[in-house]
Amino acid sequence: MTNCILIGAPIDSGQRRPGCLMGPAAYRVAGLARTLESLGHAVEDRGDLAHGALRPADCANPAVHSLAETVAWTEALAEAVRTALPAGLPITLGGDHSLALGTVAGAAEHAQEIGRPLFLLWLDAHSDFHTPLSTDSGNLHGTPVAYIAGRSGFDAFPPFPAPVPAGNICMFGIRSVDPAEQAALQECDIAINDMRVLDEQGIVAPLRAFLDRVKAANGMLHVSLDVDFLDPAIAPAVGTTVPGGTTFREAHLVMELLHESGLVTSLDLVELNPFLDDRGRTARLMVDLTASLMGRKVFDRPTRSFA
Ligand code: B3U
Ligand code: MN
Ligand code: MN
Repeated sequence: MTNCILIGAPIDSGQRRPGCLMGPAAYRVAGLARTLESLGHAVEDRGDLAHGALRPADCANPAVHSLAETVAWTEALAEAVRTALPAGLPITLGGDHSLALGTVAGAAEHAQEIGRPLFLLWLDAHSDFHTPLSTDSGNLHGTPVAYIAGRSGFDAFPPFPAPVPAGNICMFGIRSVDPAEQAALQECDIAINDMRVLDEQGIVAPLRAFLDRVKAANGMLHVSLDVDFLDPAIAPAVGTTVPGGTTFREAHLVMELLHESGLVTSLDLVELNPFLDDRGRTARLMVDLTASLMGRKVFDRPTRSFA
């Protein structure tokens, strides 16, 4: 039994298409709390977070927008996740992916306090490895991994508490990387499991290899699940659809392996835009994937242990 702590993060400032701020409400309507309870977990819904007062913030890149708001969200979310972690498993309901600037900062601070290394699993079509200085779109939802990895260019933000070493970061589902991200990723050893890797090797072997490393290091594991990790045919409710995403079966398998590992310590559900949904199917799919991550299975069988 896990104490699941729901944190609503109605953030829209990291991109330009309004609607993600309805995400937390959609997850509640789709029955996230009752689904988790039916699996035997305790659920504490802390409601929707609000950010504090905005302070002037500027950036040398004129494309960047909503900087002050995103900084204020980052501060509020870091605090919310840091204080939730000692009490259970924070599940942050987005909101666009800029929320991970804050959630992972909070997790990193907690990990540092208790002396455990933090690992990051990034499930996304995009690598989100821009800095505020390199982004062409100016959308800060394309920047959290760079912040988490300790890249420079985030002067407007609080310094990242304890940057996550590149070797502790693993991405799956990648199929859209901008040239500036590509160049930066080539300089570091973040594990990038793009669709080519998944097509050639399947999703299980590279995921198990990563989870084995987390386990061996007694790491904490933050999982950040972007709706566009999934193929748009099964998950249309996202502003930045990219064809060729993971299938229903692959996505559930990832979640089941994560459950089996027992390693996940915090989770983000991001980029759901209910305004773009088809009768709630994407919201329901995200709830079902969370259920698989939290132990729902079709059939109980002895599983491979994560030694
Ligand atoms: N890399 C592009 C596109 C993008 C990143 N994250 C999303 N889209 N969701 C950018 O705007 O930074
Ligand atoms: Mn993303
Ligand atoms: Mn994405």
